[in-house]
Amino acid sequence: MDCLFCSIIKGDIPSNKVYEDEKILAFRDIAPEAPCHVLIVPKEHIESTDGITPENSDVVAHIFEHVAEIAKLGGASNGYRVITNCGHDACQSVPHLHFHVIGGTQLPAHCFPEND
Ligand code: DGP
Repeated sequence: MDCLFCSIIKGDIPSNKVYEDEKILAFRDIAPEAPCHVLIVPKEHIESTDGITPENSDVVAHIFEHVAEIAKLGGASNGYRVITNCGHDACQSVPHLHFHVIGGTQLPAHCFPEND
């Protein structure tokens, strides 16, 4: 299977690693939208939140058990936002489940700036 994030996990494509253990990898986004912009991915290929099942959801819990530590390692010391895009309407561009951890600066209060 040809998956960009699987290739990053395997080390075939280099990444700027922030955290790694047996289940997950966290690395800096190639096009950061804030001083801290880290992607957390499960090593097991799951396409998106649509692919989360009772059989594989433990890795999602694992990600959230480590998110505070990863945010700090990534440079978000005063709060952060966690976002996942699922599917076409959400503009998911890489079909491997990933959580954006964004911080290191004051973020807008809402996702949609016109609501601020
Ligand atoms: P999304 O739009 O939610 O599917 O986010 C995909 C993110 O992946 C996007 O913010 C840019 C990032 N990205 C794409 N290709 C690469 C890459 O080769 N390396 C890294 N580090 N990030 C990438």
